[in-house]
Amino acid sequence: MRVALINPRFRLPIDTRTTAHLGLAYLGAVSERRGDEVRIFDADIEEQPLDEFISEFKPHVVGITANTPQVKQAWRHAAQIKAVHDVPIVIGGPHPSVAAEDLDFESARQPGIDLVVRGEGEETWIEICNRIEDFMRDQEDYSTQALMDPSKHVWEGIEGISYQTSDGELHRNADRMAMADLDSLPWPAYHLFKMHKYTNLQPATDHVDGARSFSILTSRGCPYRCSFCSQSIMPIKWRSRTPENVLAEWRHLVEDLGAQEIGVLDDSANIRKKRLHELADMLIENKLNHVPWIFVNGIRANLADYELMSKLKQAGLKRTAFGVETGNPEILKGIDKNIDLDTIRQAFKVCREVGLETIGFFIIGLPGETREAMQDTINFAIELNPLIANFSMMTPYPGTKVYADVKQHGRMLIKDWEDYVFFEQKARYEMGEVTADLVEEMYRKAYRQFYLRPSPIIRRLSTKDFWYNLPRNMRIARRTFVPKAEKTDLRRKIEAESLA
Ligand code: B12
Ligand code: SF4
Repeated sequence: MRVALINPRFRLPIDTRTTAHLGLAYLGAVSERRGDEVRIFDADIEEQPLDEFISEFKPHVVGITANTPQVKQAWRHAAQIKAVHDVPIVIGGPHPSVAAEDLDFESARQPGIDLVVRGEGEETWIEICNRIEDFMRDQEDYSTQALMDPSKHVWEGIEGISYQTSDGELHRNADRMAMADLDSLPWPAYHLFKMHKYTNLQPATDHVDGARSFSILTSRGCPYRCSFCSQSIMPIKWRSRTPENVLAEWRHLVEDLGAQEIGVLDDSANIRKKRLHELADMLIENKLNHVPWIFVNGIRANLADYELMSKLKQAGLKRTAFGVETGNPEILKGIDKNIDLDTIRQAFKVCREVGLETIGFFIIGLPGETREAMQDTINFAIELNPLIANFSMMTPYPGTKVYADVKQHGRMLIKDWEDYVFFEQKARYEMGEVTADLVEEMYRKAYRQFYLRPSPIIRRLSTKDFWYNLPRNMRIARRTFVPKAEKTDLRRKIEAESLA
């Protein structure tokens, strides 16, 4: 079959880097293994209009990915496609996977969407493709309308899907179990992407733009459930690939694709330390440790001991992130992170001792925070002194505990899924002492207090990346440090509505 996979266009309101979509790379790989002809259309980097691409390629099935801010664009893309070609359209990804808020049905009701895949997608996607292929073979009157006819029972028994049949009835099939054997997956199909068009996710080394930076996923899931974290795709069950399996892909990235840096995207890569020790040994033994790599998303600070971090450093790890979130002990308890400040301090100390660069992720505006608690976070960031301190304004994503709390006890300041991004310097909700004005003020203060100190300024000016990407870096600095008008049109409108 001809399979088209689409990443909807969504530019963040910052100068962000672009990267090949790993979820689509996996779906593309399993489709190719099924024998399909696959094309990936990443609307973020494509120049060709989508309808023209569809009219030329004439796919038998289309898959679109969507996180929360992308979902409306995904629906628009689906409608655009249907206007030129009658094809079943499947949506998947973090947003439509939130069945707790009926967000699977929200997408299933959209005129362009036929099927919604909840959670991890590879196995479900292949079952969908098999059913479509069987149906096309058997039915002379093949059309999407016929596929969604309830009397044909095409979709019954496929776990992990939701859909609306042509009689208007909504269906939610049983959940699918987490994939048990991650080693059985093929490697992400990077050859389907126009790799030269991407910058990269996060520079570990200076100015490695373009195809030379790759991502890898060595484990899936996270056994924790922090109150703010949107975990709809990856089940609570943490599963990992064997070190041998990861090594083989790592070698492919370095030796076949010429990777100059690698970003490990796992949610919590160090849940089993023994596995990482083994992987590190293999990278060293196989002389793959000359290519720098980073933990992009944060590893657990309670499992980052000296032995592990020094071994990983020898294996090529250059930088690691930690989700610190807050510097206030009470708030830290309240977000179910299951960690304390001293453990975080210890992890940063270990990294300094072994010579690893660090990234700290911090949140301003967590529920229950006061001005003092937010200041604790800023002070803690300065005390830990990571190379990069990333402060986000708390954005309550649907399906999280914070979202449920705000819906019940607070006030959302955004109504449109397209505003669910957290780089816009605008508060997203108010609850108790967490007011928009306070959060916005403290967010800007966090960046100023952290970065406008001599050591971060000198550190930044001494990186090649700063000078290489000077215009971009100056734009980011201007956006971050120069205060903008506080009240947006959107917020005024919402406030006027709630006053009326
Ligand atoms: C790397 C990453 C990024 C990168 C790259 C994003 C990308 N193009 O993939 C960058 C830094 C750009 C980024 C940005 C943002 N991200 Co991000 N990101 C991630 C991260 C850490 C890994 C993504 C990944 O590769 N996962 C592994 C692959 C295999 O999984 P996947 O892509 O989800 O795909 C699987 C399933 O979802 C499903 N699936 C997905 N699409 C489809 C489509 C079909 C048809 C089917 C059948 C199945 C299917 O099958 C896939 C294979 O199993 C995830 C956390 C996570 N655990 O996934 C957060 C995550 C996706 N990001 C998140 C957020 C909030 C954002 C931002 C909105 C943050 C912001 N700045 O405001 C932006 C939005 C950017 C944008 N343009 O849309 C949230 C999404 C929550 C939500 N409800 O949408 C996540 C889940 C983090 C979290 N736990 O809160 N992100
Ligand atoms: S923030 Fe990190 S530790 Fe917490 S649930 Fe999300 S991925 Fe897991």
